[in-house]
Amino acid sequence: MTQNLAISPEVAAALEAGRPVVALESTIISHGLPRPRNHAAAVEFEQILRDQGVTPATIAVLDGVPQIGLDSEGVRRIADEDLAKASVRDLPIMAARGASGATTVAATAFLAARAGVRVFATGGLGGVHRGASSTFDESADLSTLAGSPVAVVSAGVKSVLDVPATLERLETLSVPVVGFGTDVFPRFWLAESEFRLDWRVDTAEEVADIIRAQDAAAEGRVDRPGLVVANPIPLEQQWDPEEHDRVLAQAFAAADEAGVRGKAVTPFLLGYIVTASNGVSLEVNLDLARNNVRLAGRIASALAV
Ligand code: PSU
Ligand code: MN
Repeated sequence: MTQNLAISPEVAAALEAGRPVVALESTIISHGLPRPRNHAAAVEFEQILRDQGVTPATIAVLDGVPQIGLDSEGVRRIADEDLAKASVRDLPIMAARGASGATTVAATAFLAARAGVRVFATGGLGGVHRGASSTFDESADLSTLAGSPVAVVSAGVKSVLDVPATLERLETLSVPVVGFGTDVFPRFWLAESEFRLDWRVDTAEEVADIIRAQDAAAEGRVDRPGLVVANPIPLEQQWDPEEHDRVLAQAFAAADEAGVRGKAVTPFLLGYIVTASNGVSLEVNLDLARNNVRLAGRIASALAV
């Protein structure tokens, strides 16, 4: 049995005609942004693409069926309903039960690749968590990208993760990483980190060329690596680094004090950071996501010519 996908008429028509399509993730809407800003953001991300002549394909599982492209009711549902966070391993269970869920980067990339959508925009990639050498906590985003040929545009990974360990794992998994207009890996709210990248690109056309070269090397295989396009937030829009360091240190101390462990750590830290930054970190999060959606639209357009 092949995975049952519902591709929206708009997305199907664009794919059929070879017009540009960009996949968008739903976990960032359901779990990454507060209501009602999350609904406005989902609508805005789609509009940014439409303004570029690109068809948005927001991905989520509704009533057991993975949707590639949502209608306005679908967009409302991912913003307003309390949806489960769905990764790749949850997809068959949700199908069997007719359950609904918001897809992570892993599940979105997996579904986009199977639907033939080649470019995907998100905020931040999941990665290796601090302390992973004892907890084994590493996002399925990394291993899924090893087997899903889709280019993911992100602002790197959040500085609450272990950034160098995440880069090491991407190397082991043979997932290529390119910096867009940068020689160093960005850290989500911050444009830079001390970690240098092997490859830098400066135009959307260069990224499209790399995707074409990946296709040429794949000889028809579907189960092959995607591409991480690390797109830093513009320096003038980043979070003040001193404020960032201060709030993060506070957040780690508060988690320690509260005895938070395991998978509860990240939600605790992120909630703390939004509150302790008086919402500044949230505005930066929205700015970097918009920036990623815009670049993904340009890459998809370059790939379509
Ligand atoms: N990074 C963010 N915001 C998010 C996520 C990551 O800055 O909302 C979400 C994405 O959906 C990502 C997921 O795929 O968290 C990773 O979760 P986990 O570590 O449980 O795999
Ligand atoms: Mn995890």
